[in-house]
Amino acid sequence: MNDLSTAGDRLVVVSNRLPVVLRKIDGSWSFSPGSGGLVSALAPVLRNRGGIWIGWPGSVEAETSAMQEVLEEATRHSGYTLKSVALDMRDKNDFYHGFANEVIWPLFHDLQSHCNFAPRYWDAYTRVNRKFADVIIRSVGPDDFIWVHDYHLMAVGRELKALGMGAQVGFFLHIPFPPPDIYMKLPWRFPLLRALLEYDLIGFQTLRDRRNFLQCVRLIAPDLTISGKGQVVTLRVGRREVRVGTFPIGIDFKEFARDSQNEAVARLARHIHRDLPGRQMILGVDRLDYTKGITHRFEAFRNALQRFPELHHRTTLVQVVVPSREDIPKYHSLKVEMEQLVGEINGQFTQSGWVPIHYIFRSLSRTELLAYYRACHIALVTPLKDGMNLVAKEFCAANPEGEGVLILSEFAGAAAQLQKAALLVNPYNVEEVAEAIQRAIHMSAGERRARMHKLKRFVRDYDIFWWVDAFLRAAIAKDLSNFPVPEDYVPHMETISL
Ligand code: ADQ
Repeated sequence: MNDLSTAGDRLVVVSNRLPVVLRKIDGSWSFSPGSGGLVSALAPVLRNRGGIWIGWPGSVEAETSAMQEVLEEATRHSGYTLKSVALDMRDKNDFYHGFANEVIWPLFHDLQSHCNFAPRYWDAYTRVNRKFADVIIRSVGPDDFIWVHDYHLMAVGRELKALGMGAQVGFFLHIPFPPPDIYMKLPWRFPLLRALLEYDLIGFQTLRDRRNFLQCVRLIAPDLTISGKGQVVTLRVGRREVRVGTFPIGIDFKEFARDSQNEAVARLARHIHRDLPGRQMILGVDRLDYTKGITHRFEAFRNALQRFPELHHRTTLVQVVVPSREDIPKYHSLKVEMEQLVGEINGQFTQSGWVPIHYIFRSLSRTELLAYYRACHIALVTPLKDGMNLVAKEFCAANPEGEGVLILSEFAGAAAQLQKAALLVNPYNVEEVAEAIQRAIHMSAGERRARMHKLKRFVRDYDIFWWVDAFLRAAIAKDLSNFPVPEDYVPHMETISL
């Protein structure tokens, strides 16, 4: 594989969406920044290294030069260029809404009852993955490193090989990989696994995801051998040799820590405090998504208010939800359900001078987001399942006073790294989450500081640049024995005697 440290070799990032969204307003194109974990994570990497970002700009109109000009304008000062992949309405419906968001997204988050396995979706997936491969082939040079991201593009490696591409290609899955008994429900389980095995390096967020993947491969390939036992192992199936690693994604810690201390953020954080005087503020920040466990969180907060009346007037839950995939019916009905629940809980508990839940449904500016991270005392990060969850890490980085408490779902990938210093909870167990809220509210300043110190150390040491370097080193290293064994999540089991 190429040595990326030599000048001239470019990093080519490929993801379903570009980091900007194009929109046509009154006949002319404009762009706005994209949202979500993948964009937050990769934008600083490309700003730092330069390269190309290939993806769909979010519009189904045929590509024009006006569109290209806006894309060029969007990254004029960012140090990297954008290349768009054109998708039409059928692609958007059957590939993006269909295969990606009605099949893979729910299935890989263990929610198979949310899946719609419509037969036409697989053809759309293959067709669109081929479109991405076509653009990649036309855009890259022989020494570039191609790094494909996420569940929309699991078959791009296979399509690139079919088009005769000789260069090696890496892939990172941002979401969890499910255990075999769930994965095997997928009607296209075998071709999808075979497609994944055409990549040369596959990265997962946690050891659990890698273990699940290897168990699935073993079911279709009994001749599978695995060598090594560290962060990266080598898998051999027939003629294929594939590296498979665990690379927990991080954030740009330094930037979050620095920006959270700037004057505009501090002013806004003071403002938020002034509006809610004497309160311990609990923060939830999520994309609108049923995997994020937002309604379970509201129920847990309701349970806390019922069981611990001393929290009344003393605690406010600030829940920020960023709009996402709203044109998919499941997401729209989730929004309605959330809003009903907020109304119900506020109706049940509000008293003069105190509203228990502050609900914000919009995308926040970076200054606003940082101000909420700074102003709130407790972060309630309780997804039902999550690849990593960057909000948990951003809250720690943006906590200069070092007294924030992180309540974290044991089903977030972040739990593997942060389990010793966060308060871990099962998000389905509303009583347990309620007790964690109560515990966080009463936690001494000393314990808060000691826990936050540990959390920050992890988030700082394993930041986004560590993640990129680890992945790229795994791609080119001759010897994989220098990669340490990654942290694994150990469930806190109760022992029972029968
Ligand atoms: P996501 O599911 O998008 O990412 P997450 O990791 O929590 O989830 O990232 C969300 C990002 O959006 C954060 O960077 C956050 O700051 C930003 N954000 C959230 N709400 C916002 C708001 N109201 N306004 C502005 N910004 C907001 C996927 C996987 C995750 C994985 C990431 C990265 O599902 O598990 O951690 O990719 O690999």
